Amino acid sequence: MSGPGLALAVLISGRGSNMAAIARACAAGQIGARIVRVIADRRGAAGIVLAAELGLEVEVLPAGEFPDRAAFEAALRASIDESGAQLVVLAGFMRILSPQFTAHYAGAMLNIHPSLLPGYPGLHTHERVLKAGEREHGATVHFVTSELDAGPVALQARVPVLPGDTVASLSARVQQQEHIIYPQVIGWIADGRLRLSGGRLELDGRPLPATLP
Ligand code: NHR
Ligand code: GAR
Repeated sequence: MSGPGLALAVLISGRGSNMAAIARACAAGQIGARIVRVIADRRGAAGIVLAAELGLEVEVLPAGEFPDRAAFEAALRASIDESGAQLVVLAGFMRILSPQFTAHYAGAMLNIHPSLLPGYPGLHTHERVLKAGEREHGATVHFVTSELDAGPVALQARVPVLPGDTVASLSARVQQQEHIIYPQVIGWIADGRLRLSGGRLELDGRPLPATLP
């Protein structure tokens, strides 16, 4: 698909609510970007139907049906590059990517992770945060590097953990914030405001994370 704005490939494994939030921000002209392809790694991902309803081009690459990870990643890379995407957006994508793959998209691949990184990398973050009795939780948008959930942080949103919270209530509160901060960061990149230089992020020429006044 051609048109103005930063071309995005959005990779999903599940519901696709972040994908939908990004699609809405693009359609509303809030960010200078457009989704050129949605790629799902599982046939059962609910986000596939949602993407089609939103009029987005969807490709399903069922990871389990490839002979090995290298074959899956080769197909994924071919699909992304063929779509003309300039930025790869992991949105609830649940498959760890090889160092070769992340190196190919260095500085051009984002992830949203449901915790305040560097706290709680990996899976089941809401459950672990509740079990630990944390009073604060949140979400992090970061650039993807070979090290899982450890790439440079672009933006975080904090939410309180409230008495009586369950995984469902807490994850809903976190996801509400995800749907705000993910489009925001993509908009910064589309406008050329956010840059990765020498492994460090700069917003409007100033190093991130910005210090609050
Ligand atoms: N790949 C690299 N190299 N670096 C990152 O930072 C990545 C990544 C791939 C995905 C998302 C991530 C998250 O936000 C992400 C970041 C899946 C797992 C996982 O353990 C962990 C982290 C993330 C995504 N996946 C299992 C696996 O063996 C499968 C789990 C499942 O299918 O339920 O790949 O947290
Ligand atoms: C999001 O909350 C995202 O942070 C999380 O999965 C959810 C996907 O929701 N990502 C991970 O857990 C990555 N390991 P969505 O499919 O509705 O966007």
